[in-house]
Amino acid sequence: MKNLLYIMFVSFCFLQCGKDRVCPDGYTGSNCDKEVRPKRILLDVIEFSSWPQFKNGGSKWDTGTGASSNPDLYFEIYNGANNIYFSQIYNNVTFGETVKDIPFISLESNTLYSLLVFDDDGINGLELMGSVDLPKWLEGDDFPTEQYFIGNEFVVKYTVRYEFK
Ligand SMILES: [Ca+2]
Ligand SMILES: [Ca+2]
Repeated sequence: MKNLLYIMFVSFCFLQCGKDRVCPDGYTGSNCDKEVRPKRILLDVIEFSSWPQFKNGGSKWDTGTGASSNPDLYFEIYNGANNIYFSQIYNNVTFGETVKDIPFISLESNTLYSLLVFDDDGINGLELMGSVDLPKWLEGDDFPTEQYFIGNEFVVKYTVRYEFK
């Protein structure tokens, strides 16, 4: 009788126990070791620690002398042709300082975005300094809360969170 109860318990568990397993957010599978694609990446902070110091040709971004010849950093995020984020303008940034922006926006994980960086020339418009990749989710990387873009001239750090529902 004891054995029968044991067999019944084991069979019941075989059918039911696995189903009750609750994996942490972002993981699935019987061992909770398979990553789930997040629905959204929450982009909290963007930090620029490097950008093109000079224009193509080697001149400074702005005329004038001293700090005013430094670029007035400004950026926008696009989803296709739609502008989904405008930053504030960071005036006369010194090369080597870190510019920290807090967009606090949500990006769909299956959508391509572009981030364009400008020198804002006020009434004379915008001068494109370049574009950088936004953070993405890559399967196998788990879910890093810090991501980096490191290009020829740009170095950007993103602080992100992931949403699964
Ligand atoms: Ca300029
Ligand atoms: Ca300037």
